[in-house]
Amino acid sequence: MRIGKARAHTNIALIKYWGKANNQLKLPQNSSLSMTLDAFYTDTNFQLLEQSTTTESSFSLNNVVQEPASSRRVFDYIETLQDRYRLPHDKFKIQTTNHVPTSAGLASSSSAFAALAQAFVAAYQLDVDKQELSRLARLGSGSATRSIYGGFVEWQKGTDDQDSIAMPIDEQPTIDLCLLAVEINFASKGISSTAGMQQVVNTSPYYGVWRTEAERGVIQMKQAIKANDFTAIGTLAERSALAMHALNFTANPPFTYLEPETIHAIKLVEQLRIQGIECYFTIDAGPNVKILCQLRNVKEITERFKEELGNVNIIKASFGPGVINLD
Ligand code: 2P0
Repeated sequence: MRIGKARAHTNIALIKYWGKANNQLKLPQNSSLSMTLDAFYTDTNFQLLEQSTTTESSFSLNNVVQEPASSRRVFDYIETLQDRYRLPHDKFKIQTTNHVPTSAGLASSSSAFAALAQAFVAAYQLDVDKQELSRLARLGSGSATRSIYGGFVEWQKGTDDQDSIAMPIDEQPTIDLCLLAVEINFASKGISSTAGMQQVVNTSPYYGVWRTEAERGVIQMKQAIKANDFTAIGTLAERSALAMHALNFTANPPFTYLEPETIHAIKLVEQLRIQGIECYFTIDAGPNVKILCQLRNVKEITERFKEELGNVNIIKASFGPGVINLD
């Protein structure tokens, strides 16, 4: 019985991916740049079933076997990978444990598909390097492309399946940079990221500007990382997040992931900065706010957020590693 076991950490985009150029291959419209996080990860076992078995393929998440409808995306993904390597459509059993509090708004699809890609190649004993692994992860979910590497990672948009890959920028950064995930809202989001980004690509008259600015943002962010410049990293990350959320208001029909508490948190970050506590925010496809700060300010920022936002849950993270084979 062949089994592959892998762990992948989530990542937070500092320069956001927002839009696909090709839905099937999940080629992005723009390059993006992220930080892999240590506090949130997914463990996945991928087990190939004996050919003679009458057992059907299954997918369980946090020990709960998922219904066929919610397993479809995962099953289709495995078939895509099997076809890519001209493998038969073997049956399989996938067991995934997410160490990602779903309410913290840290996309678990990035760690989920990165871990699944690694577990798949391990089970089939395929000789796959990290760049190919990032292609495989991309076929599952765009943001998963970046979770193959640790530290700061760039996803180069490329032009096709071959060159749309992740590249490590610095796998073990020494810069003092923490992320505080502030749990604002437990409600599930109204529009998925996949649908939201598609709507923006199809309808926003500002989409061309977004693409140009995102490419510029990646170049500037790489310079900021090289210079160990926390201020520049925070400023650029905040700008990218704001541009993404502004873009959503310009879609037709418009939509937003922001909630009143999100704006409250943004204002608090501004206030803290004015008071000399340097911090910046970033926001993904949901209402939760993630704060970028330095270690010495973690305590004070946490206290201020709890005071102002009513004892919200705050989880601290720092740099995490790339995908790991657990065998
Ligand atoms: C990112 N997000 O760069 C952006 C910023 C959310 C906001 O990638 O359709 O789950 O599977 O490629 O990767 C979340 O969307 O979307 C995401 P698909 P994904 O991290």
